[in-house]
Amino acid sequence: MGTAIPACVVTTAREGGVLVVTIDNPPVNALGVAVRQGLWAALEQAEQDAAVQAVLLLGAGTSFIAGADIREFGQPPQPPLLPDLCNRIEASPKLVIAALHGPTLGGGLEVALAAHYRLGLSAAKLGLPEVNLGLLPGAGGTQRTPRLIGVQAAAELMLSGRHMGAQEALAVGLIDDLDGGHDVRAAGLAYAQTLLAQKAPVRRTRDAGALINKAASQAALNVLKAHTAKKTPGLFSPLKILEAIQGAIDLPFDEGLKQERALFLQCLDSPQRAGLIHAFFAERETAKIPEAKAATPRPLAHIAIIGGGTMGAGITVAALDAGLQVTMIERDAPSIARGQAHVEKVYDGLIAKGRLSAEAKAAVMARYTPSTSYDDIGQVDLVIEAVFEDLDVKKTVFQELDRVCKPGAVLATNTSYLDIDAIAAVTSRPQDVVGLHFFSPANIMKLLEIVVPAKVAADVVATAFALAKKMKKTPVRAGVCDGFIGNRIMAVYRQAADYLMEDGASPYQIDEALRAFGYPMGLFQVVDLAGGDIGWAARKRRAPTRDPRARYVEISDRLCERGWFGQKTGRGFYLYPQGARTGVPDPEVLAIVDAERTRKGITPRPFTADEIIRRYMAAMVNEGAKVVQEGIALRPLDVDVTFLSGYGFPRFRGGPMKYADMVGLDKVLADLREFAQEDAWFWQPAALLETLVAQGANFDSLNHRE
Ligand code: 3H9
Repeated sequence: MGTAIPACVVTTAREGGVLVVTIDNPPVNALGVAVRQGLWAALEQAEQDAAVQAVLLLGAGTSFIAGADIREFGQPPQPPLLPDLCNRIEASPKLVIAALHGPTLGGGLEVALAAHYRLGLSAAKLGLPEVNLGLLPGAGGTQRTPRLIGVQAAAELMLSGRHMGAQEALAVGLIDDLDGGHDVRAAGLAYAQTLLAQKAPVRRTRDAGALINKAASQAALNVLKAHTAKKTPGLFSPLKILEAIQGAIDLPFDEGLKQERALFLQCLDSPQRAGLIHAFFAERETAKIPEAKAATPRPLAHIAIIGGGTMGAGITVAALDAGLQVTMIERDAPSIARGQAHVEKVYDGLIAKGRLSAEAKAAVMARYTPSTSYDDIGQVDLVIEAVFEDLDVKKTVFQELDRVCKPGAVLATNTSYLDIDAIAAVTSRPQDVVGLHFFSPANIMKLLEIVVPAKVAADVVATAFALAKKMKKTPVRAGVCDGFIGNRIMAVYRQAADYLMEDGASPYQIDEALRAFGYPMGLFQVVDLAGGDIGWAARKRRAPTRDPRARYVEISDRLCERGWFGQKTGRGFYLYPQGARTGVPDPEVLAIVDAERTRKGITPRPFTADEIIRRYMAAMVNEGAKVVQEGIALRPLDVDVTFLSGYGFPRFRGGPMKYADMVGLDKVLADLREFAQEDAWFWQPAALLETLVAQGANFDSLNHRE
């Protein structure tokens, strides 16, 4: 390799005896091939220049290095490979010092661990988050970290993927010194000069190891292995991380590195890696929408929430946490008192857990104003209506808002399925009306569907996305239809599950298959948690417009007619004895299922877990394709993110559309055609799916088109 440093992603400058090597690869200084080549060349330059006594590595901008360049995974690897670069840094005969500020993650931390000394600035965030991408630290991290901080602390860092602050990193020994300043170059240079003055020796992490006490490390690792198998069932990379760390206990350093590489490549090849990296990029892509490019958001400082029920209170907390001024409106004094009590309960819960002080709660609540009069919200920038889910009730609220709100205020509804065009039409300003569909509990759930009616102005949509960012939500742009993206698709796979149940699978068997697929809970457990009455109301609402060709399963209605709404009533699909939160199967439910089958003349047939998943996923993917085809979702990735952040879809599968791509769209289409032989109405394939299969294309080919 020559000494020319490619592009200007890595620059060098000599300051006395110190060669300052700056990585400048925005946005996060990822270790793409040009950076790796640049660092390699900089080391060569240092070795060849007798005046250089030490090399100082630092990052330009707001981070040291956020890791390997994730976009390169899945492409043919280009030299120098990151593990080789790290080994070369460590082997350098000249002192190598890393000065860390901002994100120092994954391969970035591994570069730092290969340096001989590490200085952290107080805002540095150190971590090995590869597990979140289905990977393991593959550039020596699994071997060097345990040698520096011990097996248990290293394993915890790698399995959690969490970011560690500089103070903690100093305390555990991940860095050698801490600087309270903000100028990483000045701090790094001063530190390098001090080390040179002290004649600090080249000190290689590979030779450290005093912390690896074999017996104690093995005992700690055994506990972690048992815990991990239970906590992250079905996940591939956590077990591989532990296997690699086992190598740090058992093997000489170079052997440990070799084993780490082999395990890293296994992770790289796994479908879980593909799913998780898709999820990483998709979640960043959903905010890139046409309106955000075309328009500037309106000001956003003071908002109003109409309604203090569970949803209104949750949204209020999310808004207060985002630093906004919030006025909550309820119809009378007792209702507003209840609304405020809901809000305070959330903060009191945090105080009880020691996660918030009473003073901090008081500071947050100082931004909250309760009111029973719409006249108090004339000057707010944005209103979110979260009242009872009824079109007439909502129309009345919007007429009031139209009367009192200042021109230019954004008027949002939190409806989960109603026609927002119809709501907008009762105002004199439909251009200001948008849908903000939060998920319960609204202060916790990440998903925010931003529903875009026909007449809304682009800057109103941009304001909704700006609000999502302030609230740290994952926004997904959706068009107007019954249920938008998420609830519309859910209604369809719920039907598929109902058909499976009526045809022979028990609800418990279906739930078990879904948990084995990776869902934290089965569908019927979720129904019990949310309350069976919610779906019942939706089914009754849809009854008049239900197509006579559509098959209708009445089992859930039979339970609801008995008042069995799930956890809150002590029984639903499961029994919840004495207020238990985990349900147990209920023989009476099975008897009701049987009775319904008999009534309809259905002879039950067995289904394997695989057959259950094929039907459930085919229904979900097919409706997802229709939602994309109709422009309700901008891209398949918007459907993926909706289900990952709002419906518990297993993240390692990347979302339903990514899952379909990985299974093969031709297989999904073949399944639909097979099932259509039983019910051509329900299983009719989406035209988009047929087109993509005919073209040999996949859903991903429709992604990333802003
Ligand atoms: C690894 O290192 C493997 C090694 O062990 C072994 C190798 C052999 N690559 O999140 P943001 C982009 S695996 C490429 O919105 P924030 C991101 O897509 C890696 N691109 O900002 C976005 O692009 P765009 C281990 C990356 O301030 C932009 O940067 N490291 C990478 O909220 C801004 O990102 C990780 O897993 C990357 N590594 O958060 C760290 N990282 O503007 C992953 C980010 O076009 N990254 N981008 O949409 C993060 O956790 C966050 O991005 C970070 C900044 C905390 C850094």
